[in-house]
Amino acid sequence: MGLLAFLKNKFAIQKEQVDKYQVGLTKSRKNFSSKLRKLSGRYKRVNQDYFDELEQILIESDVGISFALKVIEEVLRTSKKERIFNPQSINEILIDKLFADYAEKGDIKTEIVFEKEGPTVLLVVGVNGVGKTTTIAKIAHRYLKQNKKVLLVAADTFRAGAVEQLATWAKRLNVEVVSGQPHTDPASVAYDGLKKAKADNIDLVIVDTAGRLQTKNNLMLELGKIKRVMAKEISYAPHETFLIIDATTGQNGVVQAKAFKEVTDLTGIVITKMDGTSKGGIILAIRDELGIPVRFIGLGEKIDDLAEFDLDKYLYGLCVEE
Ligand SMILES: Nc1nc2c(ncn2[C@@H]2O[C@H](COP(=O)(O)OP(=O)(O)OP(=O)(O)O)[C@@H](O)[C@H]2O)c(=O)[nH]1
Ligand SMILES: [Mg+2]
Repeated sequence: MGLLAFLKNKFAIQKEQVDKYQVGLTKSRKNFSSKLRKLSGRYKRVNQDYFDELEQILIESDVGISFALKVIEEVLRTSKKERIFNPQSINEILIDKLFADYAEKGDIKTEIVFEKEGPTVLLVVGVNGVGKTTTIAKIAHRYLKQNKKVLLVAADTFRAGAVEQLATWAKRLNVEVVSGQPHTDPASVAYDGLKKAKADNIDLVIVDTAGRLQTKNNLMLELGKIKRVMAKEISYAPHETFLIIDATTGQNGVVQAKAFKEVTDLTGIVITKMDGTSKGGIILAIRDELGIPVRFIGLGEKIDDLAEFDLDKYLYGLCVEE
């Protein structure tokens, strides 16, 4: 059974499981799946032109050029070897290959794993305006629902209004927030936050940081300092470092991820604004080029518009037209 058939079967009974993905990925699905369908409608039998067009569709979905070339190459080989020339079947093979490549790299845990004792610390980084603060609120909401005690730390002392923004979310979520004076050292705010977390028996501390362009060296180095200071208060902190990437920035997201990966250990990526892009293939590009797991995806602006990344649901949302 091909992957698409498998996914349709899998979610036939529990349709509501994929609703969020299905809605959030509407634009991407239109861009990818409808194009595939239209393409296969125009050909009786695949030829080189067909594969060229297929490759173009992949590239337009932002899976990354090298990944697109590699996958098309694999599909072409399978087509020749198994003598499959029917366009629909070729499209299904393509989807199988997209999936296989991701699965091969090993699908790792997405949920945060909590320390047995003491607070678990999550540091959130990324360039300006990608959705760091909003994602922090969403993650806090998620774990509050699981009865975790959450503390927010506003280590963005740079942008005017940043502390208030996090404080507003904290109020809405009914959690405490630790912040410092404007333009104080973010590392010292992080330190205070961790200290309080220990004293208050917090399960999850989420540290917000200022948006920083990956090209600004001093700001990138500042991340190192924040981490070192954290580890003084809680050994092994931060346990998790999430890089937030805005899906609408397309391939630049991959450039950002590479730069952040160079200066800091990332344990996961959150891709936001998936609902606002038609280029949902970015997830595959990131996986292909960086090997860092996508842990969560943002599918809207509301507090529960965050989903644990699930490859089956993602592919269903991207590929299954209803
Ligand atoms: N549609 C959509 N909008 C989102 C999503 N995540 C965040 N946003 C919006 O993106 C905008 C920026 O979000 P912030 O959370 O302030 O981004 P930030 O990275 O903290 O920004 P800086 O602190 O200025 O670097 C806000 O308008 C959010 O509502 C998402 O998944 N979908
Ligand atoms: Mg922010």
